[in-house]
Amino acid sequence: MKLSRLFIGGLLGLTVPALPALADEPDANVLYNHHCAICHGVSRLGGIGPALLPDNLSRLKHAEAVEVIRDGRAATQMPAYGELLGEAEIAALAEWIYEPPEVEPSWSDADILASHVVSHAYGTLPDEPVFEVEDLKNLFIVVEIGDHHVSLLDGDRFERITRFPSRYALHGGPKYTPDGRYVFFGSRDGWVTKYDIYNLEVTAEVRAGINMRNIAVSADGNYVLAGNYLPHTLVLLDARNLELIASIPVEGLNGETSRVSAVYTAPPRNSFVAALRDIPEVWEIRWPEERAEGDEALVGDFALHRMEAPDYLDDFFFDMEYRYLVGAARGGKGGQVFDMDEEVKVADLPLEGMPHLGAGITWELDGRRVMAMPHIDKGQVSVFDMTDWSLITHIETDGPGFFMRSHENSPYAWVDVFFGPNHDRIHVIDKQSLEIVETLIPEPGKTAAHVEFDRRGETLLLSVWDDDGYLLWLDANTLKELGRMPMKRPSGKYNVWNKTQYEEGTSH
Ligand code: DHE
Repeated sequence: MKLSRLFIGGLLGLTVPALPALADEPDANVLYNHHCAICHGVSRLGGIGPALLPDNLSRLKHAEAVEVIRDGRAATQMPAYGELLGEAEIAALAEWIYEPPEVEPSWSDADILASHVVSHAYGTLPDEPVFEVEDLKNLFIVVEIGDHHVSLLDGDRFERITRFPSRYALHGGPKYTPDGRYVFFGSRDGWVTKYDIYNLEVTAEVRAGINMRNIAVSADGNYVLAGNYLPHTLVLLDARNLELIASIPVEGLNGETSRVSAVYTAPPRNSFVAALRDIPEVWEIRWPEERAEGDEALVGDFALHRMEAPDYLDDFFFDMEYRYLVGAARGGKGGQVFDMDEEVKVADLPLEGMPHLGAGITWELDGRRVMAMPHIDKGQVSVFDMTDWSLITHIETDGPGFFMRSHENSPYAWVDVFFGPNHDRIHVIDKQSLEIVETLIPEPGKTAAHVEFDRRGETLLLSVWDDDGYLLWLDANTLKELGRMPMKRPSGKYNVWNKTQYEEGTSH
């Protein structure tokens, strides 16, 4: 255990300070750099793990912090340090993370403006694609997190058009403009990148925060919203060149500030919806319905509406009309349905195993619309009737899953077994019988995860999620392999048509 952790640090090229052989008092700073910085960031600004700064820890009791360091945190990547560190060392660390850092981390409007780069101003590049494909709406963007690259694929011939470097650790789905010409990426360390698919060029970039969750693009393609953990802000950008419109401090009705868990686009409402981690509220920001070409977007053009929620709600799934949102209650135990028109909770969902609502999908079953989602903590997929929010069934799987996918034209829903010993398996569920009809193991021992269909729902892409991984190209009906393409830990795949049409079987 001890050796492997140190070895990982070495692999990542971190400078690990030597631990004093016989120190009287544990030096928390040194311990932090040795054990925690790898995930929580050298400056405590966050990384794989959350930022460990007093503000971010305000809801965590000191005793709980000691417990988490000693025992780890279930269903997260936080391991137990109880065997590696002594009680005094754990206590010193738990004390230290509540102390303000020597230099207060901040990310002001001035920092955002200073980071802004426009390499090709909006409207200056040609409108014709520099490559030829049969169908520009059947392109795929594929994120490779192994070496932080992005590939653009032709979804008809299954050929790579280009591969380009991305910012470090992209997270959340890249988001397209409605015409599919531009795509926006968000990275965990706050960068928003705009890419012109027709010209295969990055056109603009800006760093919206220190620790960002994801981005959303307005349904009219005019605005981008970024949601941050650090600072506690929503950052509104003009989609043309990523100019800053406003950074909006996230402060609740109770005066508490909050991290933003995620931001979403709600097309029929002309709004963005934000999930907030630390306050029991849902925020909606309506964008202006019309903007004449060339007009400046002004802060006052956007209407912020705060809705008091019955609980802390996270990880949203929306019905097709975007009236109801389904959120995971605090701690991932249970789900709640919130009516955004009436601003009331309308149902509790019996979900026990950390539901991953963001991975939820929907389809028609016996004339009813149903939703289904996997659980991060439990080997099951839960299926609900969306007409009355009653539970239809829990489908038992070979382990907890992360992503779920289908397509309107496909009889099957796909769910991976992301966690545990069976992570190389992926289940194929019949959408009518709700039975697992096939379990594929593309490569024994390697994680098989995240499916995306082509625009017609006839073929699909599946990631073998490994540094020596690849994409599999399968017939969506016969499940036969059609081809494969080597890739470095391919994660998400995003079809232009499915995303821009808000296809029912995919994430939005
Ligand atoms: Fe994600 C999407 C939250 C960890 C890969 N992830 C999302 C979204 C949210 C979310 C809210 C939807 C936003 C969007 O698409 O714009 N993810 C979280 C977490 O809270 C969690 C559990 C902990 C964290 O560290 O943030 C988490 N996510 C991960 C990973 O460890 C994954 C597997 C690897 C990685 O890249 O970090 C991962 N998340 C993804 C991917 C999507 C995603 C590939 C987009 C899925 C899609 O098909 O749209």
